[in-house]
Amino acid sequence: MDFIPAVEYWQEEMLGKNIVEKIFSSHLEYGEMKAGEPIGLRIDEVYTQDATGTMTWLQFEAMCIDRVKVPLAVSYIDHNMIQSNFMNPDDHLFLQTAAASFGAWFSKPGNGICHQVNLERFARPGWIGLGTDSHTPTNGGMGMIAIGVGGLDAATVMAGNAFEVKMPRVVKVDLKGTLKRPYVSAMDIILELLRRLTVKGGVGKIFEYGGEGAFDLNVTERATITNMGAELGATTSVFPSDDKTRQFLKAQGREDHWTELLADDDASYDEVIEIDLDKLEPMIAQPHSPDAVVPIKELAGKKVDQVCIGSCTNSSYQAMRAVASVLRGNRVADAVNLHINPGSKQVYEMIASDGSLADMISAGARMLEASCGPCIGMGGSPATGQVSVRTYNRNFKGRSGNKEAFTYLASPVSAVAMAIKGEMMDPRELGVGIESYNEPDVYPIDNNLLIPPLDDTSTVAIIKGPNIKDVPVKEPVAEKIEAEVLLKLGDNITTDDIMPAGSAVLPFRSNIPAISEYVFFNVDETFSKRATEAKGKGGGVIVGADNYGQGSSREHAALAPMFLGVQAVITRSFARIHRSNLINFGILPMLFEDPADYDKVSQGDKLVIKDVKKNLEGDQRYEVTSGKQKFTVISDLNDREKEIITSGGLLSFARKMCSL
Ligand code: MIC
Ligand code: SF4
Repeated sequence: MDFIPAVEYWQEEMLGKNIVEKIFSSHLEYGEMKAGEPIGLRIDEVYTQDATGTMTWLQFEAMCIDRVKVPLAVSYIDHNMIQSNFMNPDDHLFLQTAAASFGAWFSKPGNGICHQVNLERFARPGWIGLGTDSHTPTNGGMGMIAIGVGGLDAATVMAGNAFEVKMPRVVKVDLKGTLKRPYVSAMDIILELLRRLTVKGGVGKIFEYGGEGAFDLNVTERATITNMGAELGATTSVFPSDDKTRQFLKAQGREDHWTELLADDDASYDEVIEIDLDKLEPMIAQPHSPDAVVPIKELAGKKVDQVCIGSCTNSSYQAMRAVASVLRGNRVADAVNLHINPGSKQVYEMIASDGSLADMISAGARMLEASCGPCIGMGGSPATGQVSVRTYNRNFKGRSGNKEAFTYLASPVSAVAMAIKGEMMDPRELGVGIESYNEPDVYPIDNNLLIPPLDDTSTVAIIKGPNIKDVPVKEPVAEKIEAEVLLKLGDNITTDDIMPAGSAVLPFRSNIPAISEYVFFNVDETFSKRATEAKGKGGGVIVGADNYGQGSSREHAALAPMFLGVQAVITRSFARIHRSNLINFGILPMLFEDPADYDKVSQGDKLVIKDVKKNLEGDQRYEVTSGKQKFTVISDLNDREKEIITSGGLLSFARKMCSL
């Protein structure tokens, strides 16, 4: 009798599971759910946004598949909204016709920011979704595992493959007590976590929220927290699905999508963090990092020039209502410019019909479209030397469109208080009542800007205007790399440092030769020119320190350097999405075996790495010589990643499928 395995099986069944384990085990295609091990997951939904979507859909097209093979695919337009010439509208048209041709939903410009709309219309508890945007974890507020990925990874999954990720460690965030609303808000919870853990504190981890304070938050408050969990470098964040989730789905006309999802009482976690909400204060992140957090009262009195309220972090109806109630009968300070971007058409419509919009306009707010707007430098840049307080999630230098400005991050209630006062202040000092808020029983549902997939796509033609260029493909990796160190950088280099955003650069997202001219532009304006010169002589290498490539999922931060001939990036550690993007475009992500060897390299050095392919197949240790210096780097790739690198990137790898 096979008694022992039966007991083991029984024990495993009886062991309590956390929410992550429950969702992962119901989607596991292969692998073992042990922290650090590669696992393959079945994906329920993939969504794209326009700034990353053009590449994603071009890559999907290159894979020779007629129709997406995931149950749900959605293409949103929300980033590149300014239509000052042919470029952004060309992208929109391409995306609309690509969605029609490949069986995806299409969310028209004006419908809202992808994460907010997805939460309203599509997210479901217990699902696993991917999005080509690092703030996809917003949907974790719904009890969904939602992960940000590069476009090529998304295209590969839409082509019918499992999504591979290293099993993250699961951290429980135990929220003790309850949030002291309305002056202390969900944004303050995530800012406090960033203060404690920093922008690298979440690498390789999923944050699962629990405790009294978690159950007290409603879905949109939860979504603020899971959204900005991206700034911790986390794989994702998730809340339980409970009665609050059911209420939200019911109000959105989707109660049938609800399912309860709670951690078992005896669930175990790799780590537990406690935050006492009774003691939490209004917080603010200072320039130029989301983790440079202090209580606002420490900065009281500092002059504020611009306030921006909205973005995928804080643009729900709840956030807008609170802001409007502060503005009602008040006026924006003379020296302040207040911009407000509601998160979706639904939110916009609601504030228009309940009078909140009139309160905002009358107080002096400048109303923007339901889109990303100033968050991505698509308009709304502050003036030189100015202080901008934003309810957004990132305040990296230059992201606002002006690298000589100073961006702070705070909650909507804190930000609107500062807009009225014209200086930094703890909103508890406001002296103005803030309306207490109850979730609406019914949200107005009108899907007129959401176009469903077609059953028959045979007559659809994909339209590619002059802004749409082919995706460049890399040569397979060479046996010997002999390349110049083009740039040596420090810790926490962001993808905004590598590939800036802003209204001047973003329209080139579908034109790699053109966008390549801006690589590292805000760090060193000569980079692109130097890289192009080095390209003919063996190419370049970039040297970084810890957490290289943090921030957004934009694959252009790998694709454009690849186009400029970058062969390898050598660092002490990488951010997850950027590391995958490098591999996908055939650039070797390498780590100093001895972190102290970072000091042996200088900009301008010529590095020689021999036997690249041999070592890639072997122990993945490579000797690097640079003049008289020698040191070792390692590549730590799994079998699939090795195959991608040797093929010259995932696209070449995937294209092989076309010829089969
Ligand atoms: C961002 O917030 O940086 C973006 C723009 O939404 C990016 C995606 C992009 O670069 O297009 C993200 O967060 O992934
Ligand atoms: Fe858009 Fe900003 Fe959210 Fe990125 S972080 S999706 S740019 S609103």
